[in-house]
Amino acid sequence: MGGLPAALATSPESPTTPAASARATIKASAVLKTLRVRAEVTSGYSRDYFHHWIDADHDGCDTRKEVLLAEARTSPSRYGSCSLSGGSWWSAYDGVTTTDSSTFDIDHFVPLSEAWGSGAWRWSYSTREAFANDLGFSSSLIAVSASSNRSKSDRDPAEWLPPNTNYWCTYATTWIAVKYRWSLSIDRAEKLKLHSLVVNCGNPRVTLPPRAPIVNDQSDPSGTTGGSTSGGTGSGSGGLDPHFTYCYEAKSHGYGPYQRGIDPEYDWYRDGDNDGTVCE
Ligand SMILES: [Ca+2]
Ligand SMILES: [Ca+2]
Repeated sequence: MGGLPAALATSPESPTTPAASARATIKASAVLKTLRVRAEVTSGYSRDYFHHWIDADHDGCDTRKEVLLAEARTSPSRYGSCSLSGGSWWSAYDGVTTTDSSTFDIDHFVPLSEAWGSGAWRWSYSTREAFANDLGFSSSLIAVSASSNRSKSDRDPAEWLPPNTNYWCTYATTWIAVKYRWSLSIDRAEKLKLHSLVVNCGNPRVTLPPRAPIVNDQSDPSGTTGGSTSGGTGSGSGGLDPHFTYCYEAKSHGYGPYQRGIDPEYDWYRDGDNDGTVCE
C-alpha cells in the first residue's frame, strides 16, 4: 500500500506508542516552512556514497525486497532466503500495474543526488546508508515502474512531476515529509513549486514522520565548504547565516530553524525547551 495517499496519514512505526499517537497532524504548508532554503551543493556527489540495498534486519530480504513486500497489491509468495514469486504492484507515478517486479524500481522518493545537494554531503557514511535504506518511514522508498523512475531521475518537484496528476498532492506532501524527516534543505524553485502544489490541493494536514538521526562527518567530503551559502536566503561570513541576538530576529529575516549537531548557528541561540532545535 505504500505510496498511496494514506501513506502520510498512517504512521508505519508502532502507532500505539505514546510518541506516535501524540504526533500531531500539521498543515503541509507549516511543514514546508520548517525546511531551510538553501542553494544546492552541486559537486562531489557519487552514488557510491549511499550504500544500498542492505538487509538491515538480517532476514534475508534486502531493502528492495522489503519495499516490494510492503507495497504489493497482491502479496507474492516468498521462498528460499528471500525469493519472490507472483504478486502484483501498482506504480503511483504513472498508474502502471505489473505482476513482474523486475519491471519496477524502488525509487528514493528524494533522490540520492538531490539529498546530497540538500545536506547529505555533510553526513557520515552510516547516515547516508540509513537514508538510502530507510524503512522507518513508509514513504521514503516507493515501488514504481522503472520507466517512471528513469523519467524522474534525480529531479525535484520543480523539475519533474509524475504523469499521474491525481498523485501530485500526495507527491508534494510526501516530498516535504521526507525532506523534513531527514532535515534536508530545499532550494528556492523547489519551495515555490511545493508551495503552489500544496495550496492547489487545499493545504492538507499531514502526520509528521519521526526525524531521522543525523551524524555529520567532521570533514567536508565534497570539498565545497562554500556551497551552502549561495542563493536564497543570503549569507553571512564563513558560510554561516547572519548572527542575530535573538531567534525572533533571525526568523523574521527568514533564517532558521537550526539543529543541534548540524547547524553551527544552533550554538548562537538559547534552546529553551532543549529539543535540539532553535528558531523553529
Ligand atoms: Ca531485511
Ligand atoms: Ca532541489
